[in-house]
Formats: sequence, structure tokens, C-alpha cells
Amino acid sequence: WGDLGHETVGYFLAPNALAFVKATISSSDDNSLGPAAIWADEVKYDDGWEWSQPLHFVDAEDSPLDGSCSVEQTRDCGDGQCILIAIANYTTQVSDSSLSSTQIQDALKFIVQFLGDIGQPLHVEAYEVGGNDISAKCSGESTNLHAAWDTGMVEKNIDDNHGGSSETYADDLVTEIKSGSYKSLTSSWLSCTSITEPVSNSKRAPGADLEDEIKNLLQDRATEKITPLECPLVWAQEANAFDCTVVFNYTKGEDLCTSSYYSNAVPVIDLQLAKQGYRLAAWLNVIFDGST
Ligand code: DCM
Ligand code: DCM
Ligand code: DCM
Ligand code: ZN
Repeated sequence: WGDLGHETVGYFLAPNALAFVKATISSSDDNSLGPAAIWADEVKYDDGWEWSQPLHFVDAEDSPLDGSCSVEQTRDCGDGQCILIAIANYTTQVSDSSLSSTQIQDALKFIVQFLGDIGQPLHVEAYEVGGNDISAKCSGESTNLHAAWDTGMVEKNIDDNHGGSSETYADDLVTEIKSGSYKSLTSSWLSCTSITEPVSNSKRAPGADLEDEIKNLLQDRATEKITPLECPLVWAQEANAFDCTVVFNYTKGEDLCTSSYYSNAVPVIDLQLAKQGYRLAAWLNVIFDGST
């Protein structure tokens, strides 16, 4: 989803991470992460950047309509072209001083975008192309389920509850984190912050045939042996669990933005945006300041 959660992150950055962000994000982006976060959403449709499209999500092949939700590294990201490995990849690049300043800037902007996206339940779900193929209604307008979660319900939430301003929304989430209903949750949000811990169970399946072996070999080279990390998988599993509760729990023809569906979704949207913004700050703090 969009740049809203990212605006919360600046409040929680440690000194070196904050200095890095200010020095890295160009002045056209106001030296901050909010505007920079939109970049990855825009370039993915540009010539020469199409490869980045699948990096925004992981198609978890679970069965949310049967109440069975899960994300698995090997099953869902076997080719390495998904958000789980993208986070690992750009985490190594963002602090690689052998790279150009443009590469480092791109890496930071990808990390910002992907730590947000991984908290959107439909970015960690394969069913109906992450809900893109499910038509839906939001405040009378035709849309699809995915877009309702990316924008429709988020914008209505901002209008209804945060004065129509995304800055106010970010401030309100920060207040909840610092002294409100999220305060007691923040330490559990950071139970996974290792930027290096690999997924324990990422070995490829035994008995793969030669073609698979060669494909995997090329993949290893293409990704320069980037090892999947544990934390993005944990975050994806957390967001994906909502696919088995609120996300697909509508009735046919229901207007998602004017019904109980919306009132059930808003707390999830608030929580996921606040959580991922807070985790993004912690992630950058670990990279640049050595701890959360
Ligand atoms: N977005 C935006 N401004 C743009 C393009 C996209 O705010 N010019 C936001 C709207 C959606 C999100 O980006 O919330 C889409 O992100 P993704 O494609 O990663 O879901
Ligand atoms: N998307 C997703 N899972 C997919 C395909 C797309 O989460 N399997 C996301 C990426 C964008 C949105 O859905 O946020 C729309 O995708 P696109 O612009 O590629 O149609
Ligand atoms: N979009 C936009 N500006 C916004 C909100 C949405 O340009 N403020 C567009 C960008 C995408 C679509 O809406 O085309 C939703 O994003 P995505 O399809 O990437 O989820
Ligand atoms: Zn989306």
C-alpha cells in the first residue's frame, strides 16, 4: 500500500539511521521517507523496471477461504522473485559501500516500500491474484478487493477518523505507539529484528530434476546467493493470517467501505501500518546504529 505508514517511521529512527536517510534521499523527496516511499510504486510500470513488479508481494498458495492460511519460503518464493527475498537483497545493498549512491538510494526506497507492502494482507496472498480479480464496491464505486485494501478503505479511514490528512493519520499512529493502545505491543512487534538470520528451513527440495537444479543454480547467481531472512517471513505470516479472518469475510454485493466489513478492517489497517512503520525504523536502526 501507499506512503501513509512510512510517514510514521521518521519519529523512531536512531541518529545514524536518521542521518543516513537524510543524506540518501534526495532533496526532491524532501529528505524524508514518506514521499520516497511512493517511488517504487511508480517505477514498477516504467520501461526497464518491470522486473520489480513481483518484488512487491509474495503469492502465498494457501487456502484462506477454507480457513487455512500460511506463507512458506520454498513453496511461495521458490524462484526468489518475491518480497521475502527482495527485503533480504536490498538489506544487503543498502549498506554496501561498494555500490553507487544511486544504487544505495534505490535500495533504501525499495526497503521502505517493501516493509510496508509486506504488512498488507493481500500482498501476501495468491488467491485471485491477491484479490485483484475480485470485484468490489467501496462507497458506491466499483473497485477490486486488493485496491480497496491499498487505497479505498485507507482513504476513507483518513477522511473519517484523521481529518482527511495523511500527516495527521501518521501523527495519530505515532501517538498510539508512544503512549496509546499500541504501546504495550511494541516490544512484541520487534521480537524479530535480526537483519541476518536466515530462514532455517530454506533448503531446496531433494530429488529436484536437472532442469530444476540448473534453474536454481542460475537463480543463485542472479540473486548472488542472497539467503532468505527469517523476519520478513514472520511478518508475512502475521499479515497473511488476516486473510483467514477479516479479508475474505464479506457477503456478495456488500459495499466494503460502508458496512461492518469496513469497521472490522480499519483496526487491521491501523495496526499493520503502525507496526510496519515501527519495524521499518527498527530495521534501519539495526543496519545503521547496530540495535533497535
Ligand atoms: N500510490 C500513491 N501514489 C501513486 C501511486 C501509488 O499513493 N502515484 C499508492 C496507492 C496504493 C499504493 O501506492 O496505496 C499501491 O502500492 P502497491 O502497488 O505496492 O500496492
Ligand atoms: N499484486 C499482488 N499480488 C499479485 C499481483 C499484484 O499483491 N499476485 C499487487 C501489486 C499492486 C496491485 O496488486 O499493489 C496491482 O497490481 P498490478 O498493478 O500489477 O495490477
Ligand atoms: N494511484 C495513484 N495515486 C494514488 C492512489 C492510487 O496513482 N494516490 C494509482 C496507482 C496504481 C493504483 O492507483 O495504479 C493502485 O496502486 P496499485 O495498483 O499499484 O496497487
Ligand atoms: Zn497493492
